[in-house]
Amino acid sequence: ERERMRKELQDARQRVGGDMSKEDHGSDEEDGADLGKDRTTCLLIGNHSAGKSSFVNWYVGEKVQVESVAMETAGFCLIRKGGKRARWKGRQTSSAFPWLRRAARMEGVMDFLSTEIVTSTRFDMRRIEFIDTPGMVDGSVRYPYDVDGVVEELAGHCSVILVFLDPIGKALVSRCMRVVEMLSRKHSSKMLFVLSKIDTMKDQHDRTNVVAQIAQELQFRVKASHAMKIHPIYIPSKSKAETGSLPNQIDEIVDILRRACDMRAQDVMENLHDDCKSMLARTVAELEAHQVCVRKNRIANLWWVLMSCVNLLLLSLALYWFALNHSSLDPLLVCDDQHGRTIEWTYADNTIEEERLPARKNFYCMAFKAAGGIPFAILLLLGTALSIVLSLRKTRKQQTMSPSDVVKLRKNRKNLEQVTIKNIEELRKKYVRHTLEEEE
Ligand SMILES: Nc1nc2c(ncn2[C@@H]2O[C@H](COP(=O)(O)OP(=O)(O)OP(=O)(O)O)[C@@H](O)[C@H]2O)c(=O)[nH]1
Ligand SMILES: [Mg+2]
Repeated sequence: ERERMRKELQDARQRVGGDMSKEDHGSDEEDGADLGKDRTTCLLIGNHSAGKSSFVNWYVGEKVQVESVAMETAGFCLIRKGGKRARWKGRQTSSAFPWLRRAARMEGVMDFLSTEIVTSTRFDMRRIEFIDTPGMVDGSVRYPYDVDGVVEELAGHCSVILVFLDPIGKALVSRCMRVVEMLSRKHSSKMLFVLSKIDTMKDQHDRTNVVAQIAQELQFRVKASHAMKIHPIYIPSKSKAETGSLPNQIDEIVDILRRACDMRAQDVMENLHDDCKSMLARTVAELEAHQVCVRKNRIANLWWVLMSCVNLLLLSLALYWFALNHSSLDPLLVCDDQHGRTIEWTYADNTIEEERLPARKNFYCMAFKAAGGIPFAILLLLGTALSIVLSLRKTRKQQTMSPSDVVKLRKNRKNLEQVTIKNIEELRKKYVRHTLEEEE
């Protein structure tokens, strides 16, 4: 039961992104600063040159990722706000973010994993983090690791998956579509489709055609329960020509990401609250079960004293029986004065006097006489058997927790009741205050 509780606690922590138990970390080298999962994660996937890195750079407001028409992004890069600008390699990244460790452990991935710490506070950079991924291409380009596998693994930890589809003939790269299809099986509600670089397609008719074609392909691949929308966007600074009336939904994407951050914050608080409540309920149940066992054990102790007395009595009776039989005396003769033993006194003048020994007046003899010889022996035997059965049943002890475990559990309960649940309430109020009062 305790093991199950520990597992549940671990799952709960994973859900809210806290640290996991050491067993899950795998090795000591990963014992670094554990930053937990404190941000809303947005995974960017799509074709090569679809504008993923450019979008991140635009959002952050700094040139974090290299962007060019060549295949630039070869690995997975986490971009998040920190205290100062820094770049972390794979090992440091995996050490700092437990939720990335499974992906980092996949063959060949470590060297292609990195983190860019930026200082930007643009848009929701305080609450969001991006994962830029290598662009997908058809043909002979091979990565030294399983890109699709890593994408699948990371998708499970993300709140939003931005799928970049660019219109210049590559939108329907079949590799990308395969990954989209695979992700949509589990994560269709997180997926957001972006038709990027639409400034490169000035003709309204072309745009409509491309959107229709992509929508048709997606409809076929993605089994989404909700209506699928494709957001046409372009990075304003990238457009060389006059964009005029071009529809750009990039602000809508920013808004969707903001909403995802809000949802996640509320979900985390909700989950935290629910998990605390269920942990508290389980802790209380465990302590109550322990108390019941302690009470049962006390009764078992009383039974032990009682049965010890009974067993002692039966044992002494049996011993007495044995002693009498062993000395070849008929027990009835010893106990009963009617048949009491007679001793003969021979005097010097050869006169013989008989003396009858007095009857034994003890409990044994009384019981013995009352029940008769053989029935008494049978009763003794049955009594002994009953006493053994009773002793075995009634003196059985329940397993209880060790005193240190009880102390720990009580401390946990107190902590949950008086600290954690109150903290969550406080966090909720703080969140509401921030939302209502602050501009950003
Ligand atoms: N005109 C225009 N060009 C863009 C836009 N976004 C990106 N680009 C250009 O497209 C090229 C590829 O952009 P990247 O951001 O590197 O694309 P990517 O998806 O990260 O590519 P990989 O890392 O290779 O997968 C770069 O030359 C960008 O300048 C846009 O909205 N409009
Ligand atoms: Mg890139």
